[in-house]
Amino acid sequence: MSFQIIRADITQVQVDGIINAANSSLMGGGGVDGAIHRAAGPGLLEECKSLRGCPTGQAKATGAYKLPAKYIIHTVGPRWRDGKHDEEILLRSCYKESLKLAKELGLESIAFPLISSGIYGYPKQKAMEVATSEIRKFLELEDMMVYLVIFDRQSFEISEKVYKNVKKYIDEHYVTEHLKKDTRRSFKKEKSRADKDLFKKTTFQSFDDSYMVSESLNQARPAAAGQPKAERKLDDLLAGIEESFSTMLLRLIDEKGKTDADVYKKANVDRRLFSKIRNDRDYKPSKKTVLSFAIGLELNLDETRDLLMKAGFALSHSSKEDIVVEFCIKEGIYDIFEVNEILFKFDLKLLGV
Ligand code: AR6
Repeated sequence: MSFQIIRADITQVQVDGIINAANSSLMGGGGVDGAIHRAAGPGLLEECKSLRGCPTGQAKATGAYKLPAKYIIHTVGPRWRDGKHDEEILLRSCYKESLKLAKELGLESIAFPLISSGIYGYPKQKAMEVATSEIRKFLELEDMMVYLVIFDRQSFEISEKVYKNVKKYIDEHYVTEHLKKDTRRSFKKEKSRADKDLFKKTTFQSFDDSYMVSESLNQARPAAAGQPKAERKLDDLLAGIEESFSTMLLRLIDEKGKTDADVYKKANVDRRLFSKIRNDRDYKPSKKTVLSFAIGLELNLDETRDLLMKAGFALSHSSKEDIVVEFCIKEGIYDIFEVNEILFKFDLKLLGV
C-alpha cells in the first residue's frame, strides 16, 4: 500500500522524511512545528536560520537531527481567510512541492501532517480533501510510501465507546457480497409490502382521523377547511406520491423551521449545489448528498428512508457507509463532522460535498 492515513504523533513515525507545517520565517512556532523542533533538538533551528525563510506554498529541506528520519521537509501552508485568497491553490502547492522535493531527495517513505488545519485555520475537511487528492495524484505516477498523520483529537478522534458500538453495529448488520442478491430480493418484497401497508393505512385512516398520518411519509398535515375529509386525504396522498426529492427537501426545511443556509451548512453541502437542487424540481442527487441532507435536517430513520426513496435510493446493509449513517441517526449523532469522523475511522467514504 502506498498511501495510509494514520493517527499518530508525527515525531514518532518511522519514515525517511517528515514534513513540517512551518511558517515563512522557518524559525519554529507552535503546533506540529513546535513538536518537531522540540524532538529534533536545537541543531534544527541552527540549520533553519541558514535557509532564510520560505514562501507560502513552497518547501525546503533540512537534516532531521534527533528525529528518526533522514530529512525534514518544511513547507508553509496558507492561513485560511475565507477561501477566496488562493488558499486551496497554495495548500495544493505545499503538497506538490513537498512531494517533489521528497522525490528529488530519493526518499522512500514520508509523513505529512494535515498542513494548515491547525493554527492556520483551514477547515479540516477541506484540508483533508486537498491532502488526499494531491497525494493520490502524485502516487499515480510515483512509487513512495506516504502517510497522512492525523493528530487532532477534537476533529478526528472518536471515543473508544462509540468505536466499539459502531463496530458491533456493523458486525451485526453488514451483509456480505454473497448475500446481496437475497437482500435485494427481500428489499423488493419489503418495499412492495410497505407500499401495500401505506395504502391500507392511509385509506383506513382517511375516514376517521382529522390528521392524515402516513407512517411512510412520516408527517402529519392539518386537514384543509371546506373540503370533504376523504377527498382531502386522497389529495394529500397523491401530493405525497408525486413529491420530488427537491420538493420534499424544501418542505422538510420549512416544517423543521430551519433556513436553507442552516441546512446546507449543517449537511456540509456546497451552497451552489443546494441552489441547483432548489431550482430544479427534478434534480437527481447522489445518495451521499441525500444522506448528508438527512443528517443536516436531523431526520429520523423513516424520514431518511423516504427522502432516499424520492431520489431512487434505499439504505442498504451491503454498504458499510449506509450502516454507519443508520447507526448515527439511531443514536442521534447529527453533527456531520462527527459522522465523518466515524466514517473516517472505519475507512469509509465521507458525507458532504
Ligand atoms: N503530529 C502530527 N500532527 C500534529 C502534531 C503532531 N505532533 N501537532 C499538531 N498536529 P499546526 P498549521 C496537527 O497548527 O495550521 C505553527 O506555529 C494539528 O492538529 O501545527 O499549518 C507554525 O510555525 C493540525 O491538524 O499547523 C505556523 O506559524 C495540523 O497538525 C503555524 O503553526 C497542522 O496544525 C502553521 O499552522
